[in-house]
Amino acid sequence: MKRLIGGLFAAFALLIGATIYISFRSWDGLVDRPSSETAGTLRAAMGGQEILLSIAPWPPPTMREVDFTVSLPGTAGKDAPYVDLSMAGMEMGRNRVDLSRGADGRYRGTGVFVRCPSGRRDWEATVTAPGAGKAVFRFAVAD
Ligand SMILES: [Cu+2]
Repeated sequence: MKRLIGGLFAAFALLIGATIYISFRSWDGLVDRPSSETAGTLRAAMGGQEILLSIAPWPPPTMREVDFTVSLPGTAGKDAPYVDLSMAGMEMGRNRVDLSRGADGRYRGTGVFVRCPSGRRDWEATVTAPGAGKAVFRFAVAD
């Protein structure tokens, strides 16, 4: 009888342990982690030119000012590039981020992702470098 109770107790403890473990793991997946203040850097090629777009925080929140940094390695660049934010197949209004050249040769500006009324989170950032071309970056916003 003592063995049976001991066995039942052990099985019960194992079950509780497993339940806690599973709920902890799924909880971990469900919780919205605070978005990182570090930038997400996306790369593309525009002709032979590499183009880097950094967005911070990453993933970018909506309805909040977000920092955009564009670098065009190896080019002196005369006219500053600019970024247009849009959604594929959906009119979200004109949303252009103007960039200005910093002392380090990178171009920076701030912009705001609008929250999509349909609930979609996929956005496109089209970087236009006057005289050099365009590159389209696709990613998801945080909310
Ligand atoms: Cu939309």
